[in-house]
Amino acid sequence: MAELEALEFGKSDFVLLDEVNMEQFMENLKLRFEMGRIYTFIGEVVVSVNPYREMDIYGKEAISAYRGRELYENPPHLYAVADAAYKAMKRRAKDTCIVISGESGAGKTEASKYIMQYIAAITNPSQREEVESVKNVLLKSNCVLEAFGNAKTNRNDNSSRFGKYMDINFSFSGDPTGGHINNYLLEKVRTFCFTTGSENPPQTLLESYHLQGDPAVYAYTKEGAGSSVSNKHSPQHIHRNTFTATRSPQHGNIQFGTEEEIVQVEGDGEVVSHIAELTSTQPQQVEKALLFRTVATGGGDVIEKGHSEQEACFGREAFSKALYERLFGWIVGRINSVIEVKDYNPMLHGKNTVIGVLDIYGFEIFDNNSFEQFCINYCNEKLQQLFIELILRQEQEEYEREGVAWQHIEYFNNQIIVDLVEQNHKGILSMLDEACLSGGRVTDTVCLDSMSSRLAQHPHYTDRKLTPADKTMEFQKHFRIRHYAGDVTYSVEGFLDKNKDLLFQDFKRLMFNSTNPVLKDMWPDGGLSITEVTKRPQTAASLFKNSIVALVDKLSCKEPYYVRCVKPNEMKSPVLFDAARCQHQVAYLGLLENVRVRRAGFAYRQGYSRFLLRYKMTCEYTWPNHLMATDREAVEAIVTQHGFQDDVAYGHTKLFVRSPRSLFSLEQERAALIPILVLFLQKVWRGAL
Ligand code: AD9
Ligand code: MG
Repeated sequence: MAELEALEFGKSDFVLLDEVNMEQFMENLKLRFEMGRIYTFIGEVVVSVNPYREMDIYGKEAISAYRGRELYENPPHLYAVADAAYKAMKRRAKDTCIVISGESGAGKTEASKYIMQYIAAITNPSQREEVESVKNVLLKSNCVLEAFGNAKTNRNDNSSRFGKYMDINFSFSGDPTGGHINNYLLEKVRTFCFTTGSENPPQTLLESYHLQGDPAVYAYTKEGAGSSVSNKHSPQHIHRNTFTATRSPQHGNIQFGTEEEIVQVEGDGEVVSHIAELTSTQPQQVEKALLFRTVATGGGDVIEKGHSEQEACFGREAFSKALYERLFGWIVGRINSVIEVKDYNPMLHGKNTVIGVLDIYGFEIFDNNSFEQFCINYCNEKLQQLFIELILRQEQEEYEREGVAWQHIEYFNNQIIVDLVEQNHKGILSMLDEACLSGGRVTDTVCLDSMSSRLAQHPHYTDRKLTPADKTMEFQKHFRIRHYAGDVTYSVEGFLDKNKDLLFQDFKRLMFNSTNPVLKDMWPDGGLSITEVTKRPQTAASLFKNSIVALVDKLSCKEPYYVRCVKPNEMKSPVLFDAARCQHQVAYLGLLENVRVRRAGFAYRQGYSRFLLRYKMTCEYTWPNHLMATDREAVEAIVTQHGFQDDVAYGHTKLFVRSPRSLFSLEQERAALIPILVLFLQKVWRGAL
């Protein structure tokens, strides 16, 4: 049992803290990290601290120790949560989900992999081939997605630049039958990370893409030059066509110049022809798409309008980003087409149950926060809202199931912040969309001014200009949101462009006309004529909002399990616990709130027979065996003897204890009795008694 872990390792469940405050929380977290105990429970939630070293806790033995056991029977572990989710799915036919959150480098993706590995290890004991092949694809799809969607950043050598939600489908016998992946918010800007060192592709491959081995040659990759990433995740085989599309950092090297007021591509056209070759298009068409755009006039005519140098650069960037984004989406689609459940027959196969695993960015508070942080933080507000709703609902359901009176729990409801962002017409997203739709006249600052005047009274919104102390030029373009996790100041610069996410139709048409069938397949909208596309495309923010709303809908009908990841330091050190950094994360992951919610009801619950087994030695009426009619009565005897009968409720199958302190005194008494008991038993064995 988790509490059995010696006290020198700290408390294995934060609900057992003497008092819920930041100081005690941090003390416990630090102590456990230093003792190599990287996991701690908050009820059924696992808090994980990245160990930055290999831990010997994921082997076969560990897997069998957790398999089929109750959550509290073993020390806290990802496996405990994975097993709880699996059991709920298998025994109660519940769809479940495991939500993993935390900041970059906190260990989310590693956690999701351990969870997947655990599920793979405990399923399909009879090694049926078709199930093994599904498991194989599910596990290996990770490598492909990481190869295309991860990048080395200064915060994580193997940083996922996308959020991922994976559903795993199970048959009634509990074996994986397929799955589905959704990806969120691919960070397109960080597209062309080209690494050197162990991962360098072979020279012949480079040559076929007209690439040089030195990333410093390319505008898009020179910043990453000299970096290296471990190649343990590199996929062995990648379809040549897909590879072609990403390995085109030449785009960034296209330069524009103006001669006699006409914008042109500089140089001898070599880069353009390389791009044409790699995308199976014609050089003249590439050049045309880079320099002109087709527009429909008010009178219904279609004309070609030359770009300014600035527009041409904008178009080039947007094209590169879109190429990457579409490729990534295409890869996800391909994986899905392989793993999706086919020929499913509910009459034959029973209920198709699902475990969802969500690995998505946690809250981001940087020195400079932009549109991307705004979207990510909005997503986290939504997830927090869901968390509160589901955790409370789960508590309530359990109380009802057990026939225990429901206790009202006080908590901060962040709906007000969700509304501030997403409410139709009144929310920030609507205002951004409005500004984007009103044509080129509205700048970021004009939009900010309008937002600030409309939201001046909102308790969670501040226009930095309104604060006299901040009235510097630098802060003229900022607004601040009081998120549930803390205040974040956003710079509005670039918001509108990022939200419009404009890609000229000419590029889409160029790719649609590619003779490479894979590329053509990625650009179906390139087949539309300009008169058909004048309809305003959806903005990045509304697309994101829709995908997050759909995600939340998916999660909300599942039984949730949570893993909250904390990054101990910025140095990737296995020994350093940076208290200030950790405290910041504990705050914005809402962990204290989590402990409070858990303790506001009944902090602790346990089935009667298990409770009895553990504590019967502390009561004269139950040791060594009780003579009462039921285990429940025996448990009542223990509770009454220890005087905390006012602190508990008796459910149909479980005892509910309100304050952990009651349980703690019981634990202490038990701990004191164990050595005496051991001595006594040794004497019995030696025949001394
Ligand atoms: V990001 O938002 O994708 O940038 P993650 O996913 O939270 O981030 P990741 O899982 O990639 O972080 O972990 C970062 C690094 O920490 C890994 O590459 C490992 O070197 C290290 N790590 C994380 N978890 C563990 C662990 N349980 N055991 C050992 C770990 N090392
Ligand atoms: Mg990751």
